[in-house]
Amino acid sequence: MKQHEIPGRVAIIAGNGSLTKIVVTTKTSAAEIYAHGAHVTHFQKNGEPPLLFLSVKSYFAPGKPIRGGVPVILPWFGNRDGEPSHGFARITEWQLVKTSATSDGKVTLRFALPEIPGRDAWKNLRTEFVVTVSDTLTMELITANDGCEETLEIENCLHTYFQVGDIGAVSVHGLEGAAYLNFAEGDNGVPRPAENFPIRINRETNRTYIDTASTVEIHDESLQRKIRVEKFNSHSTVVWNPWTTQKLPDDFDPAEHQHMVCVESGNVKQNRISLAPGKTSTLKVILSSALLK
Ligand code: TA6
Repeated sequence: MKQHEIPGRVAIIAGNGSLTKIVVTTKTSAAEIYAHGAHVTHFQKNGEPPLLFLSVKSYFAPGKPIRGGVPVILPWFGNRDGEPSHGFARITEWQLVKTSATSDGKVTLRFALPEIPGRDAWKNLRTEFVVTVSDTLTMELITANDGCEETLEIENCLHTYFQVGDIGAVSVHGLEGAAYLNFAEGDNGVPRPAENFPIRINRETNRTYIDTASTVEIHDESLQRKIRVEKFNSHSTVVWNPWTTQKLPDDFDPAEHQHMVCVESGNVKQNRISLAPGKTSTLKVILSSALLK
């Protein structure tokens, strides 16, 4: 993979758990991506706190998902009996197939999901993930059905963990007026009516908003920062914080709930994608931040 290094822009090193880590440096930002799961674990604009949350207790091991950053969720969202939660893409080693840097310092990485032994049902799903680092972070999850007979039913999601200064000083804007399915505190997809005010998080929160293409903004009064989550070809948005009540594996310290919120962009549940033979679907997310005036 070393052939993809670009002096001063892209370095490839052994990261946590000796997993391959691609370190990106631009004129205005820095980022880190693991080949394991094509997982963006760090993005930071110069002079700002990190934009992404990464658990201090995260696993970095084959077969285990990294806790934080941007888990690539495919080809299903959530739990499936006898299957890895949130699909197999995030626990698979992706191939870095191309890197490039422009004169204005923007860096682009292209990853490909290799064929996975024993996953014959998905052998026709060709998947790439393109990450573009500048003063914003752009991610595109490209899925194509290379088969000629069957339609593939897939769910996709960029399950982004955002760093916040204090969850008690955070409000999530853009989903006012959208109904959602509640999965918190023992609910399992209970329909809830739209609320006409921004979301504040003061308990376990796990909401799947269906049929919404809205841009979402996270207002962080503590860090005086506004994070913008712009999405394209995504009809679902998930807002999640486990608080101290949701039981998670030991790769997350319950106290860390104070410094993270997930705003996840994808196509899940009723918004799953029916990918016909020969068709391609691209989920795109642009993350940006600014001072909260
Ligand atoms: O997106 C919210 C969610 O589905 C929660 O229910 C919680 O399970 C979270 O994803 C994390 O899932 P993971 O499998 O990464 O522990």
